[in-house]
Amino acid sequence: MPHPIRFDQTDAVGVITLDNPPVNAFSLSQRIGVSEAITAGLQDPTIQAFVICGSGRMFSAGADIREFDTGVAAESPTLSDLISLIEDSPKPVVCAMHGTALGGSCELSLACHSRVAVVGSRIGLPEVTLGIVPGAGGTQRLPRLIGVLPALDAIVSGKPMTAEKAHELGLVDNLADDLDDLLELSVSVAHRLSSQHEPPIKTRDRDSHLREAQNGSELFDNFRSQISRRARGFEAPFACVDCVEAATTMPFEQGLAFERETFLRCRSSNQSLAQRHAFFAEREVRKVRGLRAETSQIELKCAAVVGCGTMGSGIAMCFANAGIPVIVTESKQDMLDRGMEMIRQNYTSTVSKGRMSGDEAEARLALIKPTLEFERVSEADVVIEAAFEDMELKKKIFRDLDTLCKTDAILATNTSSLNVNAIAAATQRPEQVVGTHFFSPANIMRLVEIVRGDHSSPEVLSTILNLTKRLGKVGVVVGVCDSFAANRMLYPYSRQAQFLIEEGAFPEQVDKVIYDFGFPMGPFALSDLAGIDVGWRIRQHREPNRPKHLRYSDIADQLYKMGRYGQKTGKGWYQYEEGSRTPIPDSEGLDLIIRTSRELGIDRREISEEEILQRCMYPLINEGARILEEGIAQRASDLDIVWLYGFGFPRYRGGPMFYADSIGLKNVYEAMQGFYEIHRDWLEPAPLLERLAREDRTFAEWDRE
Ligand code: T1G
Repeated sequence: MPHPIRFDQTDAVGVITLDNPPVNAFSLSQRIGVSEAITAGLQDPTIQAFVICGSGRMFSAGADIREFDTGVAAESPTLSDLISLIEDSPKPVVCAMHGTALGGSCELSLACHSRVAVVGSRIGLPEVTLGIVPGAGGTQRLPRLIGVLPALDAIVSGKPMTAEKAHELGLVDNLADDLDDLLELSVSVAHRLSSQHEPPIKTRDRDSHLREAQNGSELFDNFRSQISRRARGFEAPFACVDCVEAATTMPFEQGLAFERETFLRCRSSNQSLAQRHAFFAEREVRKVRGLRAETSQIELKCAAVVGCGTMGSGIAMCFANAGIPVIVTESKQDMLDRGMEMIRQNYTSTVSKGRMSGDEAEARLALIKPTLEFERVSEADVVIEAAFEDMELKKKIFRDLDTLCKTDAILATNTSSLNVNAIAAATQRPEQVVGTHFFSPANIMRLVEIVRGDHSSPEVLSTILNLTKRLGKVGVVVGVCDSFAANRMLYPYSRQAQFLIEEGAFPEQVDKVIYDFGFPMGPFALSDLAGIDVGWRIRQHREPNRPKHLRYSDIADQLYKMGRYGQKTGKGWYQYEEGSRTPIPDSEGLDLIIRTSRELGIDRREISEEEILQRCMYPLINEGARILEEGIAQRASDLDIVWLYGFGFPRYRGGPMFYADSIGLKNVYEAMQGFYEIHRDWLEPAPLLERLAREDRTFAEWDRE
């Protein structure tokens, strides 16, 4: 097999081009190719310097993640071997970056003797998002180039920086205006370096930046406490801090060895296995049964959103943020004004936090065109209906859209639970109707459930899948059923949480268990944030369909009747001081719970944290098994993505189905069976869960069937 690189010579410069589509990942073959090219060039007197660049749309995505579980990553030459060969080269090596230069490829650039990048390209060390630390010298070289604090920010956040920012910090030495300039500029830099008499300076020998942190561990301890809340329970961020600290306290070789040892420990951890699962699961969701890569796309140049309430205004922002002009319609001026005011406030807040310039916010606002003229939907290539959750209203809107819109326009509904087939049947174009269930706040949450109607065409599905990526979202295709996948799994979780407080637990105990598990907040704090009144309204159209023999907790309804809607009224499951979002248990709420238990004839009991966690998590997993069995979701890993991006399931646990596999489905099934024997009701184990448990198999194996 030829190695996926090209080796050309321009004047006295050896140009090594990475050519390993789709992302020039540093597989063993690419490492061998680059290593052989450099070794040959070092022995060639006509070559005075090297340039390393990438072909295709990027420099490189870094090490080949797929090799982590195969041992190939450790085969020589390792990335570290290659990086040492480059850094110790007596002939200068210049790195020419475009598109993205991430992970190990960024680490390789740090060992080069100069770095050139095209403006706008993104450079970084995202290893922490895979539950590892940079393992090829990044934690030792980056602080030597840009300073300790900027290196800590880049490595612990895992967020890439633009080439311009990298240039400002000293990571990039020269900026190229565009790809055409990149090679020429890089070759000229290589020439200049090779004409110098002294050997090129090695990054490993640049220690000046390290001195700012060599007066004790205060800087690092402060950084650890800064990240302690957000990174709680997640090991890799703290391991990254340890490695950067080692760069300031140990000689280079010792620091490198410390990093290597830490990298290997993290890479074999369950947290990293979970995050690598999440990485590939997020790419698997784009591979939808019945859609081929060559499925044609419908060009979307203009969008329209029907309804400018909380969801409609957030969805409109998604289009504007992606640079897509969007018409927003409402039925009344005051509602349109209120929606536009919400949008303006969102942008103002983003600008005030320094996350966007005022000009950028104005440019995005200018793309949003509010109107009372419903007919203007005729200008749109895709329409997202975000009206009130009422079937008759939605059917009427879709009949009107069917009449007014372009013949090939896509008509999407943002319904969170209603039957998309019934909505599609209100039109003459059911093949162009699909559900796009955004999650609130729509401009922030990345999950979109793409609800595939019986007649939704492959072209429409494929177009909407690509649209979600263009909007910076993660689209997961699900089938038509009540509440699709996300909320259908959320209900058993919330329901059991409420039964637990009838049986003896209190909201803050349940919330603490779920918070400590790694969620941003527990079910009761979440309910107070979203609004108990919102939950009440949803139950008004859901609960009549509930089989009557299944129990129901009415504590939330009682809170609603007491006007305790949550944060918005200062009281809900908890009470809130003026201007504070901190939930505080209050006697009225606790009395209501105790009174309800008494009226139900329940002797309240001590409930363990383990039972709380299992009674909340396992019914959610159990419902996921039913969703898979019914074909509503294509993969268990799709459901993991739903929970990672829809509800903040801790990424270092991989998602509910991966978590269940890590526990063992036999254990999950037996616990569910035990709960069912006591509580009957909603806790009957799903047949698929029972079958996989009995066969000692995993959801991951079921996905691969
Ligand atoms: N290794 C293996 N496969 C990769 C890969 C990688 N690093 N990056 C992407 N792929 C696959 C991906 O699964 C998909 O495959 C296809 O390439 C297109 O990717 C020593 C040890 C670069 C921003 O974490 O962030 O270096 O689904 O759909 O949307 O310290 O890919 O087509 O079969 O994502 O244009 C660190 C991971 C590695 C970057 C491009 N690097 N990649 O996004 O394409 S660890 C990363 C990305 C490391 C060193 C350590 C993105 C991208 P398939 P895609 P994209």
